[in-house]
Amino acid sequence: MTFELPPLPYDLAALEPHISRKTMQFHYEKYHGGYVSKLNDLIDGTDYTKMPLEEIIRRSAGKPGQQAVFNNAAQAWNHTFFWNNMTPKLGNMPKGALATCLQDAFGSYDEFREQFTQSALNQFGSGWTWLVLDKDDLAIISTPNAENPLVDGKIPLLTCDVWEHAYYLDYQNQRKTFVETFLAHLINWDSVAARLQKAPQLETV
Ligand code: MN3
Repeated sequence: MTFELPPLPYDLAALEPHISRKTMQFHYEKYHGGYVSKLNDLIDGTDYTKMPLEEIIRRSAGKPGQQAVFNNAAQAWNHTFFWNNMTPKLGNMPKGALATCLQDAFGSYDEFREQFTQSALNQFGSGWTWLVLDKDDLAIISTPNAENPLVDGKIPLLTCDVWEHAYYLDYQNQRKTFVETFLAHLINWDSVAARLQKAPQLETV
């Protein structure tokens, strides 16, 4: 199987003014597109071509000589997940059972946002900040580079890309402003709720 760059769920300019069309063009077409095409080159002629992306991620994780396969497969998955957990719709807030779960786990929605921001700021260098389901508990974690919580049996519910390429054109070195903007304006909480509802069967994006 040859992987294809999945279509964005909205127009390249749809997240403006929070994420510019220029950032999306580089991030989606060059970076995400690059991971997908590099993955196809790396797995050409191997058994990986018969597997879904999640299985490639699990099988290549931590294996000697498989780091490049893992990195490109995980980055392909992570970016699709990231695009799908954002929306240009304003005023999208967690509701119902999800709002209650966030309150139970973090005390309040504001506290959730505070802890998510701190986790993103504490991630040294490139990586991802996640809201995950870890067994029965919601948790916030950050992972370096391409690392994905699926490998540790956690279920990703939400992620923010904190590689500099995600925000440098719009926010320069201000990761905090980018993450706060993501939390305030860009999250598609309906997609997070749908993932939580489907857990633990969730595997694909
Ligand atoms: Mn990225």
